[in-house]
Amino acid sequence: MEKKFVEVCFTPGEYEYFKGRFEIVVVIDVLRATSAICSAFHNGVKSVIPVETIEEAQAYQKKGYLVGAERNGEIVEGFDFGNSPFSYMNPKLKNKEVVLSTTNGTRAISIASDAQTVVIGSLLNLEALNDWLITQDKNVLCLCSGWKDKFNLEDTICGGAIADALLATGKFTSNEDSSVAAKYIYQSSKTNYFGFLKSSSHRRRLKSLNLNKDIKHCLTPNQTSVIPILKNGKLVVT
Ligand code: 3SL
Repeated sequence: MEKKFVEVCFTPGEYEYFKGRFEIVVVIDVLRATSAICSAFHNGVKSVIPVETIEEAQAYQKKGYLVGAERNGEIVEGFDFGNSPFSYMNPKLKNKEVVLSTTNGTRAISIASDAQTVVIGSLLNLEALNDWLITQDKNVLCLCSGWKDKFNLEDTICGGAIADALLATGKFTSNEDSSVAAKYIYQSSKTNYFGFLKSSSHRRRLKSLNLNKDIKHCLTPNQTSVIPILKNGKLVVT
């Protein structure tokens, strides 16, 4: 049987070099957008509408939607909540449709939306996602959201973990040095993500905003088996 490809793209800015070759794109923003989205579904949110701009978020808010918006780690003034996974554990959000706009994560989702299938990856749903990807028999690209088009460690670790698991089945192969590097970074970090990321830029940024609890939550793997998937502009779970 012909092997499928699994590759890691470090930033949304590099997506154009990978675009069109992968049926499945896994969007990853470990700190914190895709972790918040997984937490939302795990806690019963019905759907998440990801939007790129604050203007789009405001338009939804005017229509009466519950809207989360974050920029540079902070809740954007005037919105219902930001990007903390804990905000989405509120029982009031059960069975609700929410809108979310974040600095990098929702932008990456929007950039990837040309792909046949877009799914949400994080450390929170890592094992379930890997199992699902293995059954799909499709080429897989892990798209790291990064930080404003720059490389970050935490998304690379998650992309590397996915590549590592898929390659271990023998059903996948990879060609790109980014995938090899991501795998090595994952392997060096896997026994202690929190320690490994101690000096990473976004961990420092969130720590300075007193968001250590969020960091710990987002770096604790396999808390849920949800696999959010983009359908007609909305993230849902099947
Ligand atoms: O960039 C994003 O999408 C966010 O996850 C960043 S933050 O963790 O909310 O600062």
